[in-house]
Amino acid sequence: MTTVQEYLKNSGVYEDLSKIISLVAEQAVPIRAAFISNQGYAGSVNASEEQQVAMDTWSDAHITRVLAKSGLVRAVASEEQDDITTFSTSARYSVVMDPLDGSSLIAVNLCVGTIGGIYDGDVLQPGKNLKAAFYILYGPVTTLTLSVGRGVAIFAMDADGVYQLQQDNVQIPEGNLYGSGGLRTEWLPKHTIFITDIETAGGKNRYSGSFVADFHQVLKYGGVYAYPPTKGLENGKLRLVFEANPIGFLAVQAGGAVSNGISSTLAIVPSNVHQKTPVYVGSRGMIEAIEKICST
Ligand code: AHM
Ligand code: MG
Repeated sequence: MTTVQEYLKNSGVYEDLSKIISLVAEQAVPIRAAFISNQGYAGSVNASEEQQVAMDTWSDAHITRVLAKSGLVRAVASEEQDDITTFSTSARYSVVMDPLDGSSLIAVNLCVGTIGGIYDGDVLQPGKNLKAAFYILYGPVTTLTLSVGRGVAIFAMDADGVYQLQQDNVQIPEGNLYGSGGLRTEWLPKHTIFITDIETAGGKNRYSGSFVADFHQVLKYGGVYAYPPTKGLENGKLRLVFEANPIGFLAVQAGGAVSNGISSTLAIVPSNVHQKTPVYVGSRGMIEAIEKICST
């Protein structure tokens, strides 16, 4: 058995970076424990003008507090905070996070996740510069899907709260699962062509409303997760920095791809920490297909 700490050491990851990854991953225990008493809405809205649920604000405050206390983090940017918070300019790494992705599913007891990315230096860098990207999936088992730029590994938390390596060198197969956000009546024609082509070829619809959970099945079985541009929302719903980049980095590290329909989202230099982007992420063939449709 290989623990996440052993994996990080064997991968030659710098000590501070390893410590930050472990520290965030360990917060799965208190976050999971907090689900039962934080079921409702928080009564506030975030920078994307979305209603925050209690677990959004709880997990955001919790992880931020842990990172601040660690003394290891330069800055943190969160989907649930308006601005980037700088802790220490002498620290090397900055953390970006969606502390509780899919939070509207808390009330119906479906899978949710925590997404994280770590940069060497400041926050507003293209996703291809990530030094680490990961997500925790709070399913029947708590798993950590991680890349430090040497492929993707999946760890499962054991009864003692230790992440044990479950699968290394994860590769996205060319499967046929698909899940798309946005109302079909609001999709733009090119996206409709893409999805109709998948359906015609026998693709299976799998969409729960949690990016982490929906991407995880794409990672394992192959296919595509999409949150497209829609009528009136030409950049879709998902955030480049907190959602598209960490998950896109993991997809590419697993031999898949990520795109806004035109080109890789990992090359975009963010100008605003909350900027949104259309997202297509998954098997390479799927991403090639949407880019071909969008180029005509
Ligand atoms: P969140 O981070 O506030 O949960 O919002 C992002 C979520 C994704 O997890 C999910 O894929 C998408 O929004 C679902 O949106 P919709 O309800 O429009 O399908
Ligand atoms: Mg999210």
